[in-house]
Amino acid sequence: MAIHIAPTLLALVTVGVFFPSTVTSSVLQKLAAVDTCLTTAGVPTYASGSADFTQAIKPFNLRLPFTPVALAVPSTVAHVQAAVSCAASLGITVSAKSGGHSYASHGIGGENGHLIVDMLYFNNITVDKSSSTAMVGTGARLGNVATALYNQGGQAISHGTCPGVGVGGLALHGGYGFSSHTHGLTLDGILEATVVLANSTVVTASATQNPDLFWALRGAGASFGIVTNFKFQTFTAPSPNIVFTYMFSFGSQQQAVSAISAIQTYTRSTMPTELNMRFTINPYSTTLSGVYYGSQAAFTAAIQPLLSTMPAPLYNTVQSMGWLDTLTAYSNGALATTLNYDYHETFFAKSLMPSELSDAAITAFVAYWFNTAKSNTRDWYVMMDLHGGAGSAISKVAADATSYAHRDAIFKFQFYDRVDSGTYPSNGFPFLNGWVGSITSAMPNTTFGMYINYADSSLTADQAHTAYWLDHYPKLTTIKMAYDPKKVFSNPQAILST
Ligand code: ABL
Repeated sequence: MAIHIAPTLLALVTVGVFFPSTVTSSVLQKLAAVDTCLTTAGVPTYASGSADFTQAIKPFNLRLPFTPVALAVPSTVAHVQAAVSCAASLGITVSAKSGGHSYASHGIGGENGHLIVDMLYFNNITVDKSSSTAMVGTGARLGNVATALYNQGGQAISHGTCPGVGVGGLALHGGYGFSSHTHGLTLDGILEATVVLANSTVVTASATQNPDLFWALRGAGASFGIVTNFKFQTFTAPSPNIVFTYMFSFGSQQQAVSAISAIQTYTRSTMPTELNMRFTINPYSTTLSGVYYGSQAAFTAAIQPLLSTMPAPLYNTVQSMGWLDTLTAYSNGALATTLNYDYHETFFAKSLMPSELSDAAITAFVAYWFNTAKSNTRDWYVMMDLHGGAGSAISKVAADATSYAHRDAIFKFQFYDRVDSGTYPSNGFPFLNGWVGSITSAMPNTTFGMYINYADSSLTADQAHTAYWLDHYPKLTTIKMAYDPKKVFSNPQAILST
């Protein structure tokens, strides 16, 4: 069970200041005991309150700061085992941090009082070109992963667009990007994972070794252990590729409804596997953008059936690029990141993974966009990724092959609203909840999935379990019972063992 310590108290404890008698001594004993245990075991740590500690726990989402009891910075698997053993013996909950981009700050626990195992030094990337595989440390960030895979033999894996995201969290819960329609999710490329379990043993999870754990890791990994390294199947980095953007303006709600309806029809049955695309709405523009793996002529033929149903674009760019430039086109900056990576936003976000949108849902979504969202001048966006359909490599994987529960989702929606400075406003929550609600209310008999890699901090544990894992949740609890009955690895939305 997690212990909760107010940050201010922790600071007092850290500098040895006298603390009020209302604080239970057991909490403070645990604090001291975990430090002693880690030190005795030789596990490197950042001392509570030190500059390194403060920087390491600074969340990607500044709206959700939490204070751990301790932060381990292991450089060997044995360190990870020892850290887990210390926490488990003291009844302290453990969270692994790979890049620290969890929208609900799950990498720093999602609540106060966890032992954080910061995996930043597990960042080795080694390609074996002869077998098209790569060993990748769980703390490696995506931009560095992509660059190393490419430089070591022109290889690639499928992953998200932001270069600062750590591969561990991304791969263990999904991993969608502009090669997923062609090659699947990041988790679909995992061949093997080296995992430190709650009992502090280290095992391999693969199709043949601990297959139940392997199933659970690929969709709900944070609840089952600390992955130190992945073995990925790689593919030859495609080049040249077509990188494109079409910008639209819809004069009426009806025109927008028709466009989204056409996109859905196209995604379901026409969109070729080689095409990867998203529809993005923000206060200033509406775009279709993505990557096509093939020739310019083949792209023109592939996109034509969709464009012919849409209004003429205001503007478009269609460019041919090599692999790393293709990634950079969507990375909002350089691919390379450093160990002292320091990027943050203040935001609330939600997701939705519908297997289809009814006409009523599309109409309600567009009405909310035109009538409510357009007058909100904050820096919001909605992304509708063309996730599934007949041509999607994600949907071709059997629904129960991994614990990722959204194989049949036609779209992956992300709703995101942020402020450049200051506190996120309280009216932001109803703003995004209302937009998601426009869809869900129009389809009252549907259970909607959501994507845990866009963890929604406003969901209760029960809501999160249903939305993130749908009908895979009961099996996940059974596997949790087998591997981590005492919930050593947890957060407010994690898998429960009972
Ligand atoms: C995602 O999953 C999306 O694929 C990214 O496009 C998205 O990045 C991140 N998550 C958000 O954390 C954002 C950038 O951070 C924004 O700065 C940018 O405005 C937005 O994409 C639209 O391009």
